[in-house]
Amino acid sequence: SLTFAQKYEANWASLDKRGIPAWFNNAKFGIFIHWGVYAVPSYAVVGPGGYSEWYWYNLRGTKEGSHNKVQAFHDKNYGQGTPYESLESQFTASLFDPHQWANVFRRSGAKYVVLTSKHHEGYCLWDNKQANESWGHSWNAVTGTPKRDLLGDLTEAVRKEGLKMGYYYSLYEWFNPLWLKDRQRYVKEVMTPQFKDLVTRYKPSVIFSDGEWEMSDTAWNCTSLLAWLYNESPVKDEVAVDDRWGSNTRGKNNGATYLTSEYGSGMQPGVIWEESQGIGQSYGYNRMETADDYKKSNDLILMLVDIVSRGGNLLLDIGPTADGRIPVIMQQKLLDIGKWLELNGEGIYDTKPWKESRQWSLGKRPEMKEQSYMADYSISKLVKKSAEHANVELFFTSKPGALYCFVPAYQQQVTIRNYTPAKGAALSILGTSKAVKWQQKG
Ligand code: FUL
Repeated sequence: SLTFAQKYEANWASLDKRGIPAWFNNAKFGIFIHWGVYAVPSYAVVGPGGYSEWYWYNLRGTKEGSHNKVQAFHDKNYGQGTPYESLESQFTASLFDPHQWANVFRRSGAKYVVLTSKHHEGYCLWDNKQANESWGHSWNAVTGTPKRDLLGDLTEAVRKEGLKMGYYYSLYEWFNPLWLKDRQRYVKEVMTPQFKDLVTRYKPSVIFSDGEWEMSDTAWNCTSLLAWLYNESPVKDEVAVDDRWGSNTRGKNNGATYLTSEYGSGMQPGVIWEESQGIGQSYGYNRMETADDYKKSNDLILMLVDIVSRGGNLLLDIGPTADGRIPVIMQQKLLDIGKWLELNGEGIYDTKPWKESRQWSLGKRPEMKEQSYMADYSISKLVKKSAEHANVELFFTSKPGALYCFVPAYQQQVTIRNYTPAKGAALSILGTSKAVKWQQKG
């Protein structure tokens, strides 16, 4: 890994000099895991923003959003007045096989994994005294029902498969008693030592910080924490850190952090960024979603290609069940992506965006209302439209000496503009040895 020699000070101007370790932007594809007590109800109203990991918040909420439906679900299934915390007794992880998970992750072609160490509910997947002391009762997986270091065991299995391991960490906790009473004490006595414990003991390659929006970076004391991370922590040369460190930090990318988009279209080349989303519309497992609510494997691949052509990473999320299984249909999608990457990964990993991320295969956009076929990443719609117009959007990535062109629907002929092949250049299709006819014009 790179060595960052500098001593960083606790301000953004200094921290921004560090940059993001190169491995991160070369990896392109990671697996996000949302797993916590919310896996017990695994319930959300299906639709955009229907995040099952927000169950407790929606249950406690008043009128807004999906409160009424969550309340009705809760009362019916667990009994009226049953506290959310008591669902922890059903978070057994009894069938959890970290090696099976890690094996699927490797075969998906992902290069890194990001697990929720702690979401906004405050429940930790590793043992630490800050959680239990501030809550006044057991609120982590080791002292709690699983009786197991879920985070540590998965970390070990993932590394054995040759992938990098990272953690999502929510700075705030909706209902932590100390947070509700005295935010500054919460930062000092819970968040800061707990974060350092996580980093020191498990040495993550990625920190996906979140839950930052309630306070400014100053109130979170984040620049000090990042200075510690980049100067002193055991992962100072390795770790890639996201942009969620205070209500005023998201979307700023000057070197210290990478940008995050969430169920969004992401960014353009020139910054380091990562898009995350689930296979359906939730990060945590949502039992209300059906197979039709899940993206198709080909559509996920299209999304990956589009993101990589614009210089980003895809962090694709899965939601395991309370008893510790990855739903089989999610496993299948991951394996499908892996199969495609086996053939086409050469044009994905370690690539850089080309000077143009997309072109139309006919050299110009067809006459139509939409700007692009890409709006909802649907291969079946795209195939239909591209047949209709004999024109499809091409995606590009590059490496020194190579240009990769992705053609997402079959075309008889494709035109690549604004490209001058080197003398003696050859054209081939990844995964085949068949010759491809080509000619240079102009
Ligand atoms: C958001 C969270 O509130 C969601 O639950 C999810 O964890 C997503 C990645 O970040 O801000």
